[in-house]
Amino acid sequence: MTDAPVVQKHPIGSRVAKGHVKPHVGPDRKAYEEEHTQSVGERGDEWWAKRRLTPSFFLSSSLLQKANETLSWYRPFQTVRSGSFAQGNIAWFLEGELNASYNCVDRHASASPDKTAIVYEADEPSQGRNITYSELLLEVCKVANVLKSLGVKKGDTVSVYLPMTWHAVAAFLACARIGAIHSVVFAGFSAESLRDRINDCQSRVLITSDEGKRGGKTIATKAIVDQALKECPVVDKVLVLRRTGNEINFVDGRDLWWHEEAEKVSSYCVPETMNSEDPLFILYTSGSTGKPKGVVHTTGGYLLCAALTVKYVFDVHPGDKFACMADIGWITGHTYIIYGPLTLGTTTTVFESTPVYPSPARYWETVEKHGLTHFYSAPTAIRLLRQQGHHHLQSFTLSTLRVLGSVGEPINSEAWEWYNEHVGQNECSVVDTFWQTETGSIVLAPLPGAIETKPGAAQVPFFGQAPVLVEAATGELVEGPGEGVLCLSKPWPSIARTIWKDHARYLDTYMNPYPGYFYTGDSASRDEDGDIWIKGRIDDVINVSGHRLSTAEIESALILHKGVAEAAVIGIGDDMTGQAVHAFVIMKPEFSYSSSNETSLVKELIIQVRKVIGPFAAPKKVYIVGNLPKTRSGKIMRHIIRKIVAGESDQLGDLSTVAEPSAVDQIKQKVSESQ
Ligand code: 6R9
Repeated sequence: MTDAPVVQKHPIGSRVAKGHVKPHVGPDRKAYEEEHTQSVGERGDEWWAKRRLTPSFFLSSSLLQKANETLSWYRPFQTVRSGSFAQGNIAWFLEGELNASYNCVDRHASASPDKTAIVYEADEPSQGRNITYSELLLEVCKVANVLKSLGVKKGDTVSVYLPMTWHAVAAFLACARIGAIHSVVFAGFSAESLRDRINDCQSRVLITSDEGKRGGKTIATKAIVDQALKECPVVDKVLVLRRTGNEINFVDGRDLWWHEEAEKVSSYCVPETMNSEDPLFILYTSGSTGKPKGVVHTTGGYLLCAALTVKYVFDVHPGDKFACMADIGWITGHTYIIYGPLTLGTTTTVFESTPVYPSPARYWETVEKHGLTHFYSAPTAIRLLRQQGHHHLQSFTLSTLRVLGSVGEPINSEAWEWYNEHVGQNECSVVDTFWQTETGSIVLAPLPGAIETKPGAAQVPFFGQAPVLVEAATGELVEGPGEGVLCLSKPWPSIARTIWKDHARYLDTYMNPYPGYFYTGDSASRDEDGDIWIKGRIDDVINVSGHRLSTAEIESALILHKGVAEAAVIGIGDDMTGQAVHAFVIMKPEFSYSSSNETSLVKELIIQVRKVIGPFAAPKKVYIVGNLPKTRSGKIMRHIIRKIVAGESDQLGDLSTVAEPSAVDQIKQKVSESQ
């Protein structure tokens, strides 16, 4: 039986259902189910490829808007799909040729040059501005030509380490325009993380900025880059955006100013013709080993799913102003700030600040100022703002909003209800969207106009998605209500195609655990209505504020400290951040410290993780211990430590496999001392 709670269903938001526009999917669940059944049926591939004569995406009222209406192709595809999970060789829209930058910019710049492509909400509220499609086209072409002048060619990788300025969008699309594969590294990553990601994809060129601005603080972006590049011999050119104009270190012959180089090149760059299956980007994400995985997405399928999920899951219509508050350095930023909205010609938002700068009203001020229609954020931000109190929303007009999205981690019902009531004023659709870096676009979400929502459930599959629950031990399918490992049973166009230079790891991670299915690493339950509730990761991935971290990666960072002999990292439930990192560390016997300076050692270890990975990965708690519970073969038994910290010491189960049972008592004692 399912253990999903009995829930109050919420009607479809009235602004979507009977308000401003006619929803794309509607009028009810039956309509969604009919469409979904078609998309996953025997002739499901046709759903994606249906040819219609309607020239424009928005002109047709039919639901059947697929690859040919949504994207502009230089050469039509012949084969909709080939390959299988088992072979790990899935390909979509073969023979088709297109360019992502053309699809995101040129066609809209020619149809409506003065339409706002990007609302740039700068860190200081007064310093932002709107960028039109024609301005964006010019900037994309300029940067594309600069990259060409630096010798970047189709198929080369370009690393990008930029803060949240609108220029970052131009950098992504400039790479796409000339067929270069961008590898964007979140600007919160440390020099060491940046170094490893550059070296893994071997990019000769890096795009960065002098500094960044966030929450009133200045971030020394270029100084971090300089540190990283000490050990990146392959990088010979660094293109530097001037964001703050403060004095920075500049390396002659290597570093070039973006604005100076842009002046030297012509204003138009012909987009490169790309095959549908040519890589568009690499994005590194954490897995169950210490080494981040370079997830590779290709062009046609990714772009199509990015656009169609914006259209259906967010019910986007002409004139809408879409705002995704994620960072461009994560997949959510890639798909829902850049590729999805821009492919549709929608206005998108680049928000440079934090939810609480200069006050906890910042988001709502931004919604009112620009008349935003869509707001897509993460549970951790919603919880933070809920804690600050809803008086911060009261003086703002939020009635332009129609759809509110949540992503990154399960949303607890209190946060959901607050979002619905105070931000959505009980009139918006709240869509809890489940997906991953590897899926490229949303997999599960209630569709506005069709699905009554349930707080905390991502509910139903997007078109073309066929999720199944698998019994972990046997691999058998769980039918009807129940719980299991979430797998996806049908290839979809935006599935990651490989891990950069490591296809064997791709197969091992996603395709081999349950042959014939794509393995998500999450567990989920299905309720009586068939709706899916995501429970969380079942591998060694921790989710802190929607940031995906691997226990192994943090443990490796700790072990790099000269005094650390061994480390075990676990994720523990946290009211604000979803999960928090707790680390258990054994020091080397020769490393001397007295227990009176343990506090400063703990601080040092936290700094160690900040330095090696980035501030967002810092442990909330570090416990210095003498021993760790291990199996006889030496494997650390993290589940035992997790239960002790979670206050479930009475449910440790059979401890006969613990090599040294005294280690368990030591952990118990240490944890109780620190509480
Ligand atoms: C888009 C993104 C993926 C992991 C995923 C899952 C968790 C994402 C969720 C959710 C519950 C949701 N996750 N959305 N859990 N409900 N709506 O976040 O990608 O950074 O790769 O993380 O995030 O555990 O497996 P990514």
